[in-house]
Amino acid sequence: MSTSVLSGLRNAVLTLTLNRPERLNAATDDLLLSLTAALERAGTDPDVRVVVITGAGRGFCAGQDLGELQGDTAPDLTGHLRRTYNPLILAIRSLPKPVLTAVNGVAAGAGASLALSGDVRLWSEAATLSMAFSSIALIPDAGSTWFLPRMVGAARAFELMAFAERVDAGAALKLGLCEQVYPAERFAAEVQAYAERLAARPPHALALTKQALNFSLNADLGAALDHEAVLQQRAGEHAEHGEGLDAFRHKRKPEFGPF
Ligand code: LHQ
Repeated sequence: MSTSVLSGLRNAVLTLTLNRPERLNAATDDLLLSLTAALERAGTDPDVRVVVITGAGRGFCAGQDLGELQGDTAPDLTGHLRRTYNPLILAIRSLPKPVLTAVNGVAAGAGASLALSGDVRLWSEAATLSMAFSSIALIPDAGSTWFLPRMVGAARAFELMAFAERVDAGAALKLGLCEQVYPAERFAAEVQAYAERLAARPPHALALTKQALNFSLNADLGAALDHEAVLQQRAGEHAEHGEGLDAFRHKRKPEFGPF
């Protein structure tokens, strides 16, 4: 069993911790494949309602482990990305459960892409992000050419990618790279509290909401409206909706799933 990703379940929140702190959780094949496998298991585990991805030690993820690539004069980067990072990012985006990236420290290169890929991004005040790729004359990968321009526009994305300067938590919040920033000393507790609040929300409706948002990012308004109409039917037929309506009528708090 690999130790590069630790896994812990508490109150329906599965926390996956990247665990190579001496290398700022730089990503090896083993780490990437273990993380993807853990996400796939979480997708079908009824005990898991929310997934948190975070890092051990002072880093979130420093991107590709550059030591692991050494010695290869003509590395197959296309094959590497297709085998490791691409399935990971797709697993996060298609998981029918919310994935929170809890960015505890530096996120660089593909680690920045991972930080951006969450449904909600929670940052410690100690976190920073660098699109470090250009500093070693590579291009942004692991989805950041898709995520970043949708968040900040193409010109600002280009600037961040070209200069690779470290963005601190205050700037990240202003730019829309994260939703919440918490003091470092309370970070883990705040993340768990946030995740538990999310876990109390209706899981089926949230899965469909995530699906609708993903769809809308590549659709015109007409197609998005129609897709909403189809998914709304599925939401309306689910027991969760009955529970929500009954709770409203009886002026009580709804108790959502699992159904
Ligand atoms: C590391 C790393 C690291 C190994 C810190 N690897 N050891 C690329 C190629 C192939 C296919 C897939 O796609 C990609 C995409 C990429 O991700 S390219 C970008 C790769 N990442 C980087 O270029 C970032 C490199 N790291 C840094 O620039 C700095 O370490 C940052 C800015 C992240 C943090 O700086 P500091 O806080 O000053 O920490 P540090 O540099 O002292 O690092 C601590 C240790 O971690 C150190 O080891 P040491 O033995 O000296 O204590 C670093 O060598 C090691 N480390 N990143 N990516």
